[in-house]
Amino acid sequence: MSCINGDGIPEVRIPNAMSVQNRVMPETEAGSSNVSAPELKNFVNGEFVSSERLFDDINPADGTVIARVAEAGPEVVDAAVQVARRAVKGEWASWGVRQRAAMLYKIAAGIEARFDEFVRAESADTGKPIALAARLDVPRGAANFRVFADIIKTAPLEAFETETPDGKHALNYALRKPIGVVGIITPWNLPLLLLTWKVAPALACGNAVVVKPSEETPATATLLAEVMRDVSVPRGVFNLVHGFGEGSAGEHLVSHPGVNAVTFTGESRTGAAIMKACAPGVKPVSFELGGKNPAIIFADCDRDETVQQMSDAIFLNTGQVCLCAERVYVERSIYSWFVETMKQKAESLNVGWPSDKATNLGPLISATHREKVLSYFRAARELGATIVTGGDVPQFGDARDNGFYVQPTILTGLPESSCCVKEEIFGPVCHIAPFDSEEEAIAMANDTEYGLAASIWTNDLKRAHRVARQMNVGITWVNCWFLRDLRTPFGGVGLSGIGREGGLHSLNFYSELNNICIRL
Ligand code: NAD
Ligand code: 6OH
Repeated sequence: MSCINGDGIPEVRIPNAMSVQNRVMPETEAGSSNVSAPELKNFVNGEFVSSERLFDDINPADGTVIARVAEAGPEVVDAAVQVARRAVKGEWASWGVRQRAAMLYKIAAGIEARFDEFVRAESADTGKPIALAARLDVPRGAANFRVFADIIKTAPLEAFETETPDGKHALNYALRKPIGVVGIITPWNLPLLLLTWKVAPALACGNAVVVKPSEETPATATLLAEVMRDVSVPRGVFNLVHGFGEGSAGEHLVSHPGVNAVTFTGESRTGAAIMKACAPGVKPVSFELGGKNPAIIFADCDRDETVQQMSDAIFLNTGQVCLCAERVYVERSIYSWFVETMKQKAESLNVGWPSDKATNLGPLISATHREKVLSYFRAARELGATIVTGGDVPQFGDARDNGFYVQPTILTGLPESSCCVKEEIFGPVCHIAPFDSEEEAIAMANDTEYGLAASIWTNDLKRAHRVARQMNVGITWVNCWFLRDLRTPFGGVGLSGIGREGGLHSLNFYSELNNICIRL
């Protein structure tokens, strides 16, 4: 069975697919909607603006409506782009690097001043444990602004002394200029982290931005807009439009002729659609896309440490991290031990209310996404996989049964060609397979159209270097996973993305480098 469509980009066909639960509807037809829920508005030219069309923001832990979101139509998106165009030429253009960096520090402090609010909003929108939002998402949101403030202040530029044919010299030096208006489209899994990862360097370089967060997770982007207003970011520099992708705010934004560049994190298929929309304007794009990431575990690894960290690599954020390991290759001599120990680990995880401090895993993001993940569990069964643990929906006997939970799941025994091993599932699930030689492990790890991240677990230093350089990915971790230094290049190969962000790589995307050549 294959779920890969003709263009090589995975498309999951969901039997009896549910329509998107919080799809937009006119306010008067809002059926199950909680009309008393707060409204999340667009932010244009320093002001919050509503819209005629509202859609529901759902809490994935129990399916309740937590907010109503104003969908930006073409006119709101156009207004946001127009004010951003004015802003890049206005007061903001006269700000030097130090002034912009100072503003980024203020934004970081503004997030931290409302830390608990951000944490609660991120957890309610995504269903992730409150402890995870407090440990990962919100601190990284603030750190993204601080790090890029530091980097822009010290960013080097190239200079060359050039010998001319007549034996004289010329001086070449590069200048960094803003690219203009940047359209930023982000997904729902790490909403604040991934949005600020792009907003911070874009502002550091002097651009204006129009951001469109995922329709599933609009809350922390809206709080960020409040922070931008409160720390007096000049009007029009940061604009926020809410809505969906195709035929909605996302498509309006990326196809708007006034947008100079588009940066996107999300699914590979969406990346392909956005690239098409950007083609007529020949807009530069930066894409951080999906992954089907391998982990290679050698018998000489530090076993306890490896199991501990692999549990995160497979299950963190309910497996909804683009970097999660969905394919685990284990040296045969420790294969049975690893499968059994991972099973115990998975079964020890607390699946529960996001607000409960003891919870390790919350729900998946939506009913639609859960149906996608369950369709892979069904496919695994039909293909004769061993379901080592999980494979189902947990029953709680309370309101969580209206949420979108699945059990942490481990599969074995599938052929490498099966859809569960080839396609990104994006849930708390992995397939574990044994290998007999280093060469075999490398070949299996690289047998994918994706190429985002790999992890290697060994105490043999030479092997670690040897295997790492053969991984066909953007990022390889050795004896760790998701350990980030924000100055390093981050991105993927193949279906996993275009370009690199991080440190100077981000600055190079968010600015136009001008070369000036002076004959001396
Ligand atoms: P998605 O592609 O469905 O949506 C992402 C964003 O794109 C949303 O804001 C959505 O509204 C918007 N969008 C959808 N269609 C659009 C269109 N035609 N034009 C403009 N905008 C459009 O992704 P998702 O389901 O929100 O996120 C999960 C995916 O993101 C996974 O594939 C995951 O691997 C990937 N991801 C990758 C990285 C990375 O760094 N490589 C990080 C996080 C998530
Ligand atoms: C994907 O889900 C995680 C992406 C992480 C980053 O982009 C980052 O900067 O850590």
